[in-house]
Amino acid sequence: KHAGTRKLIIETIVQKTLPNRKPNAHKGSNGKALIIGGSQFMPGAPILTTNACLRSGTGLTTLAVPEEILPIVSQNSTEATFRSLPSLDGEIKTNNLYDELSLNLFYGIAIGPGMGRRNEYSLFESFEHYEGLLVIDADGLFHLSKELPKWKGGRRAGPTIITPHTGEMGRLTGLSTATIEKHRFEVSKTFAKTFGMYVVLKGPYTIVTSPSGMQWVNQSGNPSLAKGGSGDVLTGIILGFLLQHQSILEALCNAVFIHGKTADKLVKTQDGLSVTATDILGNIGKIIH
Ligand code: NPW
Ligand code: AMP
Ligand code: MG
Repeated sequence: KHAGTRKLIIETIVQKTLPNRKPNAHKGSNGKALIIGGSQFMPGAPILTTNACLRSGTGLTTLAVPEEILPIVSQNSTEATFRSLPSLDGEIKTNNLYDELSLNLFYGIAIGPGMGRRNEYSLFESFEHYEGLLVIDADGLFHLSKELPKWKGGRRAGPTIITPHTGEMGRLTGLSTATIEKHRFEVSKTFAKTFGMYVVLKGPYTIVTSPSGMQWVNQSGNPSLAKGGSGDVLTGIILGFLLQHQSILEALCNAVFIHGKTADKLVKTQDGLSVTATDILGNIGKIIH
């Protein structure tokens, strides 16, 4: 019944489709990425995303955070550049990200890690006219869940990728986590087709689904990833890889594979209990190629 629409992510294909730097590459030719997130009590998440993005090939990476955490986050990523956004109660407060950040300057954007949920946003209004690649994760998915009907049918100018874990998928669909666990393929496919989005449904055996309903299953990874920050790192790898690949699907499959495989390699020399998200982002370069 599913012949041809469900495939495994295979290591040899990942290795063949990973990008190589051209000898004449310069930072401007390797993609400009923007990460939007962070809040007073979660300054670490967008730093993990930013540093993972930098470790995944991006030429220029910018992190936009609420103004009060700029001093702390800017000390934790030497290579990134920063923007400061208006805030309320320690969280970003603006509905005009499009103008505030000149979004079309960036080839790809990830929004959500550590962003918080106290303030209301219309992601749709901010990104409707943005032409690049948009990755929505973490608290970005919370804000998305409040305005889903607007997104029906893929009405944004550019491609949208969502990266929910089971709990976040539950919030987006209104289904229980038990139902999602039982019907991971069907739930992802229905969502991807209805909203015209790429869906990365995370967990053991992460499933990548295209807006047309093609599905790829990842087999790398282990429970050492079941720890705060793992998903924030994955979002950075996804954003970085999106800017280094021609194909969105190859970028997503390669990112989830490399993220998991890095954890698989780490647990050979370090107990899984002690693997951190920072360990993952520090070691992805030993797995790519
Ligand atoms: P439970 O707890 O099992 O009963 P949320 P979040 C449920 C930031 N972070 N995997 C779960 O149920 C993120 O970037 C900051 C996971 C619970 O009800 C976000 O901005 C860090 N959850 C923000 O925190 C490091 C599952 O879903 C809910 C599940 C919130 O992120 C940590 C949890 O999801 C973190 O990344 C599953 N398989 N199944 C930092 N250092 O700054 C069910 N659940 O509350 O939507 O969000 O993932 O905690
Ligand atoms: P998040 O919940 O957003 O921090 O994302 C967690 C990340 O770790 C996702 O990429 C999951 O696929 C991965 N992960 C969490 N638990 C496991 C597990 N038990 N086995 C494999 N991967 C996992
Ligand atoms: Mg997460």
